[in-house]
Amino acid sequence: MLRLFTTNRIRKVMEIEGDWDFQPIHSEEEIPHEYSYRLPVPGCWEMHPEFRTYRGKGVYRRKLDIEDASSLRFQFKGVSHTAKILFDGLEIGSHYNAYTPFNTRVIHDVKPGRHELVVFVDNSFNEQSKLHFANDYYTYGGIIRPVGVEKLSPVYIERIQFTSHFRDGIWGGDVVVYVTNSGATEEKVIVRGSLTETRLELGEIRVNAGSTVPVKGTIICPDVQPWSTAEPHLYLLETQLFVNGSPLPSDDLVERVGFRTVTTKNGKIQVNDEDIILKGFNRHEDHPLVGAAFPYALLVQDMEIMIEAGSNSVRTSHYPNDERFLDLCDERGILVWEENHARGFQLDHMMSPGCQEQCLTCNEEMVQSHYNHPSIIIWGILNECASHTPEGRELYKEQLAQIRGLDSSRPLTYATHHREKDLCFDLVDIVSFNLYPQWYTNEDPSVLSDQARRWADEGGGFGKPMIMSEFGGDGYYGLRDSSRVRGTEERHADILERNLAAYTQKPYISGMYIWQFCDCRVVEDTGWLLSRAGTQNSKGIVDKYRRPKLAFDVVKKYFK
Ligand code: ADA
Repeated sequence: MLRLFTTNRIRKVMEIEGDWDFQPIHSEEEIPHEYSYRLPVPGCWEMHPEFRTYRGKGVYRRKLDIEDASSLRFQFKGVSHTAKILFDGLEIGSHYNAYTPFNTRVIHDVKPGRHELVVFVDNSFNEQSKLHFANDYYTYGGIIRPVGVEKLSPVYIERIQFTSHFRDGIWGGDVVVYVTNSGATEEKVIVRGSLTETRLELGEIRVNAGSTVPVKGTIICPDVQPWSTAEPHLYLLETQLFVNGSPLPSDDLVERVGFRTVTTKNGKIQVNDEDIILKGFNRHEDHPLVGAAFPYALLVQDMEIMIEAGSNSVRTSHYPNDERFLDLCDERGILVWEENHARGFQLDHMMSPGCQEQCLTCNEEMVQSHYNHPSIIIWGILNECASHTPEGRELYKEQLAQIRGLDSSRPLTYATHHREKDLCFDLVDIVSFNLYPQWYTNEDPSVLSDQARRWADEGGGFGKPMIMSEFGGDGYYGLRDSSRVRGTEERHADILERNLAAYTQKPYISGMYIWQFCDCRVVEDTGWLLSRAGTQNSKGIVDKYRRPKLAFDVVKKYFK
């Protein structure tokens, strides 16, 4: 399942799921002569008994039977972490970063018959990989999210961008349709669309060979209902292309949108002009049965458990999430802080060659591919990186300006643990703190949050909404002891009780995200601090199999 709604009615799109051939390799040049394994796609190779901790390179292969001559393009929703794609032996695309989707280039005139799709995958940590390295979560290997193949006409709709607005008491939206001409000659096309009963005439445009043209329009929809957490109304925005005067559309693209506004004023966050308090979890997309390759049923299970705990929001720590999960958030009315892929970069890491470029690419892919999700109300960047240094500040500034340029409709933030030393509060709309009172320090959460408010106010964040973006402690599932010592489920519950009791009373706190939803696997050998027992971060309010710990009911009490 690529998405939770039909994205095309005219263009043919098919998922390529199931078993693919697989072979581990040692160097990129090595093309396997034979494939000894078969692995499921989507899937992580760690789920195969021989690759439980394999970090390295591997090749996936799939034979495809094409029935009639066509132009094809492949969609990859996530390959962890580096991919090179070959079609019949020719390279048609490459990509870095497990957590953002990408398309290959269009391959024209594919003849009917049997063809071969080969994907080189690498999950090793090396100098070139700045986002994926040994960290406090796990970088799995493989084609971890769905793969699709599209049959494209030479001129096609690349993507749609929809921004809803509420003007003079009426909902409407700005629409941008990006049209690409992959052919060899200039084309004249007509772009049309519709949303519920309302038609959208975007007129005729010329698209040069090899270029993409944005076509803009505005749609007024007096009869729609707004999207909200209580009633998450969604609508299909359908767009079509007509080429050479033909009355029949040659291509289409459907997006699912919602009408809502997000603002920050008076020290609060508003959705549709109403102040909201975000109550939710930091969630790693990780499960012992599937790694990072979630089937739909497990995505739903996570969602239902978070809702059962009373949450209205989720932070996608620390990378963009599976699109189907974001689709679910749209459907269930869960507010999302979506975050770029970055955790704990020291300044030298941020400054090292390639790091900023990889972040900028990730930001662009995240914003462009997830722009239309009404559930996403905040973009976040660079969790716990060097926001306390002048050089780091420049990099934060560049990334935040980039995102504002791509999307001015959502507030921006980043989560810091640099306390009064932070230098970037003035750059964002919301200030967010990762503090672990009662776990990494013995501080009192109530006193500490008041202090944090002052650090923000005095450091450029005066009057901005504030979020407690991480707090919690370890609780080992099943470790119960009336002594309530550190690591027991009892102490874990106590820590969350003290934190939540404090934060839910503070009028200046607009959100709280517990660290974390579920226990997650971490990379071994990350240094003394992160050498976590059982290679697991055990701060989940449910364990890795989603069994509730004692803390679950505490959270529920405060969130509900
Ligand atoms: C940090 C970090 C998380 C996690 C957490 C912890 O604040 O942002 O990814 O590592 O600490 O468990 O210590």
